[in-house]
Amino acid sequence: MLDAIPNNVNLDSDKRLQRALMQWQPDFLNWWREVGPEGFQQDRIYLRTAIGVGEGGWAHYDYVKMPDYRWGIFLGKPRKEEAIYFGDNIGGAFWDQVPGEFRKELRRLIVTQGDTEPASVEAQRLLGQSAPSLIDLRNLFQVNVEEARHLWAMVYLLHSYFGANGREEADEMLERRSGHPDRPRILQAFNKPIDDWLAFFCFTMFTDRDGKYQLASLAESSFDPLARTTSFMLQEEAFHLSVGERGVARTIRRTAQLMEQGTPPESVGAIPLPVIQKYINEWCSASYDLFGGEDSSNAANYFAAGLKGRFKESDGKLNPDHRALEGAYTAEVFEDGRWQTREIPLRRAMNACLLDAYVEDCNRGLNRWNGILDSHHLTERLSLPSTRFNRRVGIFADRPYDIAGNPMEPAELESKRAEWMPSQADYELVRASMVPVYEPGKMANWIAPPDKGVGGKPVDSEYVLFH
Ligand code: BYC
Ligand code: FE
Ligand code: FE
Repeated sequence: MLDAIPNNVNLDSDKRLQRALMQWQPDFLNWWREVGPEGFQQDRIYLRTAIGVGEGGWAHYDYVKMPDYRWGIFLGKPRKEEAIYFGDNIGGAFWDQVPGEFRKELRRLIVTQGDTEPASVEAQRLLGQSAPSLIDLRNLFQVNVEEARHLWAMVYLLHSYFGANGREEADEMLERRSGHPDRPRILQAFNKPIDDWLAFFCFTMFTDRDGKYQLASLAESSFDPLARTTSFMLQEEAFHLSVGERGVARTIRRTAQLMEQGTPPESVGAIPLPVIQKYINEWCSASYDLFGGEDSSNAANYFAAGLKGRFKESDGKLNPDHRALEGAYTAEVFEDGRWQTREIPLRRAMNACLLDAYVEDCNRGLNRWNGILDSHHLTERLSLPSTRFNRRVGIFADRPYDIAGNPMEPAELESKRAEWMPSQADYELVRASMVPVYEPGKMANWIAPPDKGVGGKPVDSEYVLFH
């Protein structure tokens, strides 16, 4: 059965890894059947499968039943750098094995990363039943099988480099459940339900984008197998992000068309712009928390040890000083009734630096969305919430700030909440719009068609062949 695992990690000759994976694989398939996509398992879906890092392309497209998907294990191409290039060990050789002194930290990073992957699949498991079109249905499953492959990628590292502890962690990865009261997933945003397609598109726009930034910072790691595993994952991630950005864009386009005609969107089952803004606020602020605290000794340790770099750490133009022993990051925090400046030593501020890069990236997407409103001659604009808004983690978690980042009284919070975050009525309105459409080329009324198809096929193709 293991022959079916596409890989470039010499799985054939590694008996120990084979044994470990052979034990884990049936549990993985049980997990997929139990909490993977509900239904559609016997249908043939037009999916991309990663096949290698060769010159002929790294993936191919074909119709497959999801349980037969070939979840592979890949290392990205070797880096052009030849030695460790940030932190305290600059100039030392990359590690091919886990150094004893960083074992605990590396295991924790890999487990935290790995845990998010199945969590997202679990949270999205019912969405197939309300897909707005066949191409969207296919895109959902593409994201799901690739997140499951990302789980394989982290399990490969645990099995190969962390012995018995690694095997235990790999097993536990299949035992925790998104949103479960007793055995939840590790990071909070991965326990939030994703109950409708606007939430799915916001999740892939904002939460998968945290994935992009975390993976990019792990792709700088001095532990070479981690760096190369995550660099390969980033190739798949680009598609997840485009599903999110384009999904929200198409939702906005449909709403804008109706507004331009003078038709209230909700009167024809589309989604009013203020509701879209609230979904943005909800998912974007939840994703800010995923960066961890702005002032973090964990982050300083990870950087010093060379385990986790900044975004594009290796790029000397963006990050000229790879030691980060000097300088500070300043943040304004409202405390004791006034604004106070926090000077965070740079190494302790690595999470804040990564969050800033993330916000810049989100804003590029927001600008494109606003371009759609503009093209329909509307003056309304969408925006990102302040990084102080709705925080549970970090230096802004101690007191409430409003959507623009101004301090507010805790007593005001409840009454303002419905202005900024989706209310029960908003969720219900969105859910009522989500009627499934499974006919090639047809779209639900709340969303505009995509401007192009996937995998070389036109938009109106039969992306799913129902059995
Ligand atoms: N929820 O020093 P601090 C993806 C804990 S998404 C719960 O401020 P640190 C994907 C923290 O563990 C990418 N707990 O932060 C997307 C610590 O606990 P201890 C996932 C949290 O450690 C979509 C304490 O609070 N990858 O791939 O520097 C679909 C103080 O923490 C949270 C990664 O996250 C939270 N949000 O940073 C599918 C990369 N934040 O030590 C997939 C690996 C913090 O007091 N993980 N805590 O017990 C990391 O690099 C870091 O663990 C974090 C946290 C950036 C998450
Ligand atoms: Fe992933
Ligand atoms: Fe992803």
